[in-house]
Amino acid sequence: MGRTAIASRPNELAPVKTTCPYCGVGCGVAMQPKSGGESWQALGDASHPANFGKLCVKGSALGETLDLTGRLLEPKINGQAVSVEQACQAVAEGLSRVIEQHGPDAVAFYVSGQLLTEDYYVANKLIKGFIGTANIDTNSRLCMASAVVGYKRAFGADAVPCSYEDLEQADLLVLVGSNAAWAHPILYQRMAQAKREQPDKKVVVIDPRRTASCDLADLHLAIKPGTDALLFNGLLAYLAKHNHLDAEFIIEHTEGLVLALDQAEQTAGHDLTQLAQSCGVDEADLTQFFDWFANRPRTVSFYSQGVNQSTSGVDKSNAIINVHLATGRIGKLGAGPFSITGQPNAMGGREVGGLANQLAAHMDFHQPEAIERVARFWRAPKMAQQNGLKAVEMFEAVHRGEIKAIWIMHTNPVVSMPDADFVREALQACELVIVSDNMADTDTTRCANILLPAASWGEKDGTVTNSDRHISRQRAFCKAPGLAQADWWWICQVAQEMGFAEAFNYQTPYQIFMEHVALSAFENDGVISRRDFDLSGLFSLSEQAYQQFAPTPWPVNAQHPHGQARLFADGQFFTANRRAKLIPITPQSPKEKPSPDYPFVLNTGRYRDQWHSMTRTAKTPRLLQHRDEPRLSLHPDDAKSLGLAQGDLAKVSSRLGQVMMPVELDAGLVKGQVFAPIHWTGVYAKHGRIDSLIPSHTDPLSGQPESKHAVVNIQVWSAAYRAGFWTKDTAWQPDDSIGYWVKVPKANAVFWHLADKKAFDLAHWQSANPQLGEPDLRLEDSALGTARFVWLDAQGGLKAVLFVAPSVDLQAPYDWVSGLFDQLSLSQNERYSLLSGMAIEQEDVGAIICSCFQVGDKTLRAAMAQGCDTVQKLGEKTCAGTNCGSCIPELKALLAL
Ligand SMILES: Nc1nc2c(c(=O)[nH]1)N[C@H]1C(S)=C(S)[C@@H](COP(=O)(O)OP(=O)(O)OC[C@H]3O[C@@H](n4cnc5c(=O)[nH]c(N)nc54)[C@H](O)[C@@H]3O)O[C@H]1N2
Ligand SMILES: Nc1nc2c(c(=O)[nH]1)N[C@H]1C(S)=C(S)[C@@H](COP(=O)(O)OP(=O)(O)OC[C@H]3O[C@@H](n4cnc5c(=O)[nH]c(N)nc54)[C@H](O)[C@@H]3O)O[C@H]1N2
Ligand code: SF4
Ligand SMILES: [Mo]
Repeated sequence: MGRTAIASRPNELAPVKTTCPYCGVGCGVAMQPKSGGESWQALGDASHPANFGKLCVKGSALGETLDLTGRLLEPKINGQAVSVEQACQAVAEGLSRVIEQHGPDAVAFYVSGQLLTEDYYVANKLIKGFIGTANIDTNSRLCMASAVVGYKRAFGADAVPCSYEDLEQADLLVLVGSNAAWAHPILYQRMAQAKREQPDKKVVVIDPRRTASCDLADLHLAIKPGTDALLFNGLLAYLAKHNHLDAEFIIEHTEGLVLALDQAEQTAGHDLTQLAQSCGVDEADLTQFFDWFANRPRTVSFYSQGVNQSTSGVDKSNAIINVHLATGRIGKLGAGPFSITGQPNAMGGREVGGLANQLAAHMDFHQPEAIERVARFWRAPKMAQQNGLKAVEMFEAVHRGEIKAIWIMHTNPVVSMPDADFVREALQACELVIVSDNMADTDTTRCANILLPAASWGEKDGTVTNSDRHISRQRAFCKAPGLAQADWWWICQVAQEMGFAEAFNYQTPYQIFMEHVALSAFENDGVISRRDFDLSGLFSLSEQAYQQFAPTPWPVNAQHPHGQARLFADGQFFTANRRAKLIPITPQSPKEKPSPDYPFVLNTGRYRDQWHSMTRTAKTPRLLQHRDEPRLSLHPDDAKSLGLAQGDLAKVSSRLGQVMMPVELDAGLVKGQVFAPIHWTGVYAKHGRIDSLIPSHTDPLSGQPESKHAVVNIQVWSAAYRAGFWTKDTAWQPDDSIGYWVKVPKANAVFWHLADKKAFDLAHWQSANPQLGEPDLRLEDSALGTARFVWLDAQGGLKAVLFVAPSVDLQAPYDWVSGLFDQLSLSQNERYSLLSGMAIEQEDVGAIICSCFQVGDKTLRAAMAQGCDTVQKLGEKTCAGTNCGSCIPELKALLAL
């Protein structure tokens, strides 16, 4: 394991305040140095208004992700290490050559909502102002593009109206397509706390699956996938019929009600029996939801990927916004349509204009005066004049050979884009693929011609904006290792090489931030053309004040010098006539329909303890204990009819690709629907990239793909054996003949789940792994089909362990074996325990539920048997759930069994 170097600071023992690099909640983190700066512990920053000192399980584990294992430490060209100068020159020459030969539109940047605002700003400036194309898009296209268009249609600007405080102040919280318990845990805990304090609050979860978030719900509407717009149209019609509209607000501050209502009535009608049936929910539940909505003016609708990732995601978000406008529930304490962003700086990307259909600083290409204004501000020699290609279109153009050079920064599209195999093919055929990443080996870096080593979280400095518009500082507390540099630095070096030295001569992120501030304020004073994104109040921010900048929600201007938490209190929107627009919505079904060949609907999403393509979270063994393999969640009746039991391997195919996963029975799914996680990659699993199954159908307005809805068939993949292999050799890879594998990094070893259709054959294994030699200990039972092999090193410590069995418990009950890799030499008893496959000295705690305190289900069940019948008692007895609280829904589920 590599060590991290401490950055020089005046007081080395003081914690460094920064922002969590994971989700859009944007929690403040205080990194506390330990052992004189050898290591760091992440603590919640009590002064941050997002989390007030709390962190979820991922945030609390940040200190364990700082090692240098797997980092990309030097630039590479075609696999060969080169100097920084050579790399910058190669990128600049490559881009310039393509521009000269094929024009600027043959170049593209594919960037990320995890870049810092300063990185994002210079990337956008370089391509739109200096290369002369708007072919810059971001993984935020896969994430919140629909929410952006929804807000713009309704408010005339991409302006998130709410503040987190509204979640606590609401009398009714409607979670639509959000599994906040796992994806936005600290907000979920704030909602849970508020409900404990005011039990009369109601929470409704609208999600086809019963998720951990349903733990908080008074009502769960397991709607048919894709019927959200119909449901909200029905709600609008119901509210009108029962006189719950806010006539004054509608007349004073909106337009479009008549058409929107008419369309709602025509599509959803007033027949609740019929509507309930169309949405696949119980009529009494539907009526209950409508009734609560009608009578609880403080309503927040909290929506996320179940709404956005759809071919009609924009319409779904407007269907939600419509009911808020029609009831005047916006701009008021505890009320509003609140799109929750996923990535730590998805919002910052929207601010700088990092999407292909944005210009910069909340200006767009459809305003010629805005293009001219930005060109003047940047002194841009070659200003892009129109929208560029959105993510899916961009990779199609790469595949067709029209885009000849692509620079990918801070995202892993070979894993996360729909039709991911097509994306890989496109990159493999592309003339020039430049990838900036901090990790050496990802599915996307494998396709790169030029690799640029990026500084990582903890090493870079800048700002991010969270879901409620708070701009917070990310601060460096470690030095970047090797030749790694911040993303903004690489972009500016390349820009300078390309001949744009003057415009990219920044020395610090502060200088970039101040230019971003200036652009937001530039000619932003007209009554008609006033732009919502306005940081003019920061115009004279000193460098020292930037260093100490405390979280502040934009806009920051003369009127709101300390930022504005809630927008639209005055009922004035950013449209030409200052009125918000209700949009008539015609509900659409998802593009793919189940058929006899592909009878199941595949839904995809997140696990509690993993982040995206796992490049950071897989560095923390305890985060891999909650789920160490991707699983196909399946209704027990479906599993039965397919002949699959818990833990069996299933092959899941769409017309585009295949994955293999063990089955997890989940009665919280509706029959015919299955769910799989997005996290596993080609680095961690042989066939685990779920996006290789997802077609690239997109929303016509936002270009966002329908990542939550594919149709698949499922078959038993009958393994002749299942095996667990532990090895100290971190470079070990299974040979190609092994049909199934998943890699699980552990503290002192790597564990592999292995399986194959051919029976296990030791001779074959040995010929594929000659370096291991003869096992030092072995026990085989041919009748049971089990075998255990142990390889020892010269000191009698473990080199490798292989357990073979006809089937392996899904919950990896053998984690005690991983612990034995800590030992320099094994005792006699430990050798026996390995051969018997039974832990003698370490307790088998079962599947880990509480990652913070490593409490497994066996320990919890034992505590329950001794009378612990509440979460609190379980916590007192076992500590489970008493740190970050992320596992409380699972503790409750266990108690309810
Ligand atoms: N642990 C963890 N947290 C994360 C992330 C992570 O990787 N790991 N990623 C972050 C990012 S970038 C994002 S964007 C957010 C995403 O946060 P969420 O959107 O909350 O998470 P998802 O699991 O993608 O999807 C949410 C839910 O949408 C439901 N859904 C599917 N189809 C429909 C439908 O037709 N209608 C409705 N109403 N619901 C539907 C799914 O069943 C799922 O439970 O999470 C952020 N937080
Ligand atoms: N089927 C399906 N697909 C989905 C989704 C879904 O719900 N279902 N969700 C979509 C959503 S909402 C999102 S946001 C995407 C996320 O998908 P991605 O953005 O592709 O996933 P990440 O793993 O976050 O990729 C970030 C990459 O940046 C690298 N990195 C980390 N720090 C730095 C840095 O400082 N600089 C640079 N240059 N690189 C760095 C990491 O090592 C990693 O390789 O997935 C999308 N795909
Ligand atoms: S809730 Fe999100 S931002 Fe907060 S600690 Fe957890 S992952 Fe980080
Ligand atoms: Mo996202």
